[in-house]
Amino acid sequence: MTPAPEWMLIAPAVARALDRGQPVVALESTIITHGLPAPHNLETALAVERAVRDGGATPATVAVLDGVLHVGLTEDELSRLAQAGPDVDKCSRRDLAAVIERGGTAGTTVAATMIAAALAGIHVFATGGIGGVHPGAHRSFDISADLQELARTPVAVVCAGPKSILDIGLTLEYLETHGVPVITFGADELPAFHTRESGFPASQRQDDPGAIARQLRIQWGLGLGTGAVIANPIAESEAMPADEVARINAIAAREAEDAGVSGKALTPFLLSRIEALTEGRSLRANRALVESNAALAAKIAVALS
Ligand code: PSU
Ligand code: MN
Repeated sequence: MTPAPEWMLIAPAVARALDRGQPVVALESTIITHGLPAPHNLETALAVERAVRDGGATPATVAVLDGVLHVGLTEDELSRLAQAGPDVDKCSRRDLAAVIERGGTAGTTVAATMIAAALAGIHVFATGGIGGVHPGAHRSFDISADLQELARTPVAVVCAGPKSILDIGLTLEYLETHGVPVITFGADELPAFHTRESGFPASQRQDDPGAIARQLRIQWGLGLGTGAVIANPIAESEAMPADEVARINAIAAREAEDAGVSGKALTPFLLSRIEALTEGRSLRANRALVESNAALAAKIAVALS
């Protein structure tokens, strides 16, 4: 591996695993800084790292701390990020260089985490939900940079499917146009984060993490250069009723519109309103699914290594 620039730091345990060809799973940090409230954010971040380790892989949570892009955080660094509050930025592709230049601290989105993972040589990444096409995007143009990243960066992202705050149909169309495979793990229907049902059939189903790893190796062997979405349905026992999720999403979306929230603030606004409106039920679901995604990502990383 070429030496990292002075503004990038690969944690020793992560560097060691990569040097030895051992499995590593990247984890994002916008879920810590903007996705979940304290103290659930730190608890979840630690539980997710544990799930990766239990699966036999090394976790590498990505974030920008004081102008350094970290790949792999210590428990102290995770805890600092979790308590950081409003001074901490949300950093996607367009923000990365600016945050690093000014010595800032930021959670990295799926897009920014994929960039860091690819730079470090990590191919598998676990999170809760990806960004996508928001309803009304034909007027707002609000399409997450996560989708562009999936189209151009060869990292597999294990998630629980697109959250139903998004226009799932348009998100799938966008991914298809850009040649991004969407693999549903162990189900015939694409899951939608809180629920196992999205109303959309899985464009591809795989039941075996080893087969997913083989498919990824072929995809990258073909020189396709794209990422992949691995959609892992939430456990039945943790899933929320689809009609309740739809009702709450509609309330949150109306509140966002009334408050004039747009741009990078929209996703965090919707997530926090959904948490409040479900009185913590979505938090529990969130934590369960992200742990389950981390475990599946570890299996895929082990099979790839
Ligand atoms: N969806 C979730 N939880 C999250 C996010 C999305 O269910 O925490 C975060 C991820 O970090 C994702 C980002 O990359 O929001 C997308 O933000 P935007 O829509 O502004 O691109
Ligand atoms: Mn957006």
